[in-house]
Amino acid sequence: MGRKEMIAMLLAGGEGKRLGVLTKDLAKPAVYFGGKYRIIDFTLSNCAHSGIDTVGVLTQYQPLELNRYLGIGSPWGLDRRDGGMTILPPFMKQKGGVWYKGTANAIYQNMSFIEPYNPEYVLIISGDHIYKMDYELMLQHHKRSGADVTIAGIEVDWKEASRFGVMHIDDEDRITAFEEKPKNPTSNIASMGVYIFTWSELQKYLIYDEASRTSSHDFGKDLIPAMMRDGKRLHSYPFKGYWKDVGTIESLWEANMDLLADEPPLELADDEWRIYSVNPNQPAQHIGAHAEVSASLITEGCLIEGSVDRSVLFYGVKAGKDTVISESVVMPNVRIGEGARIYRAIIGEGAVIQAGVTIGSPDDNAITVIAVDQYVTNDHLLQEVEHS
Ligand code: ADQ
Ligand code: ADP
Repeated sequence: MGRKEMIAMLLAGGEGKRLGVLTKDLAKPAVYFGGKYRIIDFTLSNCAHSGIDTVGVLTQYQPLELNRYLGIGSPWGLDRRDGGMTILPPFMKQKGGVWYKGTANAIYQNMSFIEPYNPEYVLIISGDHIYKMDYELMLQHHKRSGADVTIAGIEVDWKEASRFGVMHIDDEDRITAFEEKPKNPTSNIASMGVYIFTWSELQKYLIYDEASRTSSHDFGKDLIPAMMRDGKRLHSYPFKGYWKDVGTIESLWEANMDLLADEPPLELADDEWRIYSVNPNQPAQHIGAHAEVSASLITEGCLIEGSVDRSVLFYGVKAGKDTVISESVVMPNVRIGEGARIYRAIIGEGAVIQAGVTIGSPDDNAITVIAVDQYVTNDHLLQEVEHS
């Protein structure tokens, strides 16, 4: 096995419970995004463009569809013998199977995957962020500063800051304070959960963290604070582009809506940085004679006979006559019966919306979520639709 300067470990096992019925049977990284993609495509495409050819994908929660989707990693150039993509589920040891306790424990349990590559650096990334980022530039920053760990940081809205790890940095990008999800944040520079560790340091801290009885074995809660306490060199890599943690219904909906602007903050029609994905081979979308479509993404296999405004439709969506779809995200193969109206909703894959049903309201800001494969009639709506 060839030596690698840097390999990536991609955390893809979180439960994603804040996405509710969308992740009941599906790992969050496999959730659909942007008409043609799954969330994890963004991180894997970043790896491809950053010259990273060895990626361990740590799975855990509802991995079946995610595994099937990832296959042998071909769309991301990871179907190779020297490195490539390796799926790393929690495995059985002699004393029985052990679930990954937290993110640091998940990496700890896979140290034997990393060791044979004898890397200088290890990149830790996560499968639930939408962004385009060159990890090679971050690695250069890490080498220049001589840090033990570099954490990608981005300025977020103050009102969002308590969802993240936040840090204070000095003029040289050195992190002087770090707090994981503080109730009252004193900084709005958020950790993106993207870390480059010098492997020898990470190795030490994984072992040290594992031995601690009080640790929850999480990077943000335990391992990073431990390094701070020990006076290690923690640096921040200031990221300026678009980045969104799509862990909540609101953020998932917003990030989809962001794509509909005339000049989207995240450009997907970018030849220099394509987002690779696996798509079905479906016929071209058909826009019917009386259809009206504006400010929307419509994907192959769609058949539209009604009106669609400010919405993202994944492949194979069929919307009958006199339907209204507004400010909504409609996942693959949804059927929408004649005259049905959908406002500000996320409709799960394969759902069927019966003719005449109204979901959401043009005057209501709440986002309605319809579960995967749900059959929605007017009677069912009141009981089964989950409001976020
Ligand atoms: P969180 O968003 O809370 O905070 P966390 O729950 O630690 O992230 O999960 C990080 C990633 O690991 C996710 O992709 C998740 O799916 C995955 N994951 C979680 N548990 C796992 C497990 N046991 N096995 C495998 N994968 C697992 C983190 C940092 C914050 C930072 C935000 C940025 O702790 O400091 O601000 O990310 O989103
Ligand atoms: P959310 O915060 O939306 O629930 P995350 O992906 O951040 O989603 O994961 C939430 C928590 O669930 C994480 O702390 C993770 O350790 C935990 N978790 C992940 N997989 C499992 C599992 N299979 N069983 C129990 N807890 C899990």
